[in-house]
Amino acid sequence: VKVVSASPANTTMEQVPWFPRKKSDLDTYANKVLEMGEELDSDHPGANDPVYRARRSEVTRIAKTYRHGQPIPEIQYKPEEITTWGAVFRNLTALYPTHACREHQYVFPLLIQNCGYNENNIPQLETVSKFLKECTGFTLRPVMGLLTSRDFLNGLAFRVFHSTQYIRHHSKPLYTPEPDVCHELLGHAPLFCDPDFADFSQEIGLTSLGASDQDIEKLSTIYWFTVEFGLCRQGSEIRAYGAGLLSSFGELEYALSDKPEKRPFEPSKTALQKYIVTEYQPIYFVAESFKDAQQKVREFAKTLNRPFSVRYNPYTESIEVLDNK
Ligand code: TIH
Ligand code: FE2
Repeated sequence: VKVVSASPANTTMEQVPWFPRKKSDLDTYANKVLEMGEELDSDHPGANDPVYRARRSEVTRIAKTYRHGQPIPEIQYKPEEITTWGAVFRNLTALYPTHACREHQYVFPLLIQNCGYNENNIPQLETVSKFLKECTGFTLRPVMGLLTSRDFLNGLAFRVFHSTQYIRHHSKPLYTPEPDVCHELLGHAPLFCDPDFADFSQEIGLTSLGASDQDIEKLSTIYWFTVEFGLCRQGSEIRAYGAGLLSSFGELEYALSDKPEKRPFEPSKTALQKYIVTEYQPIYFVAESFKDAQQKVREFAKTLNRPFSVRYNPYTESIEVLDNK
């Protein structure tokens, strides 16, 4: 294999969508957010609460000005925000022993010991990011709200996870239609401490670099049904590893009941499944293990059309483009 230059001159490469080559290139995403980001949707529980809206803008300002390499500024959470976190924390931690996957259960006590996870404290992204870095090299980056699927997935190639820092509206602690700090810290962060899960997530990210719009759609669907809403087999049981489940008391309980449909995780099929983002999922996909899921995604990636392959160089924190497939 030959490593090609940063901007290859051959014609096939010219049609490839731009993608970040260095970890610091992720700075270009700082101002790019979709609908629910800066302007809340009208059916959002906080849409008509001016105090909530003002607080959100205050918190998201950090994400707007954040640059690669800086520590993530601390947020001084308000007593009512901590109350919301407390309700989410209390309800979820009661369900984890019977509903969360073993990887989540293994690391959760370590987050309590090392990162200040408890009912009366919202951990700081910076603290959690440092801990993750030591576990798997993953880091968190503050984000104002939803990024495009392409930008969001591209971040995973660098083991960077874009995280919101604001909290859900207090009126709906047990389910929210968008990510918030409870979702990131209780759902995502514990899983990114697991080496196999970290590899799996980065695999999706690497596959997304320079992918066609069509392929991005497939990859973000796979991401949705794994990292966000994945179930996995654990001995004779099915458990949750998807962050959208591990951060929603309501949906976590529902997902493991016999109400929704459960199908085996099969990337080529899962990638085509339609889904809604604002309600409980009617269908979930069950993975055998993170290693198995990664292997399957890797096989699936070979069926996508990208005229090159990539690898991440952790020493230079940059992407190397390989001119073979
Ligand atoms: N529904 C999740 C929760 O209530 O915590 C948050 C989200 C998961 C995926 C998208 S938004
Ligand atoms: Fe998420």
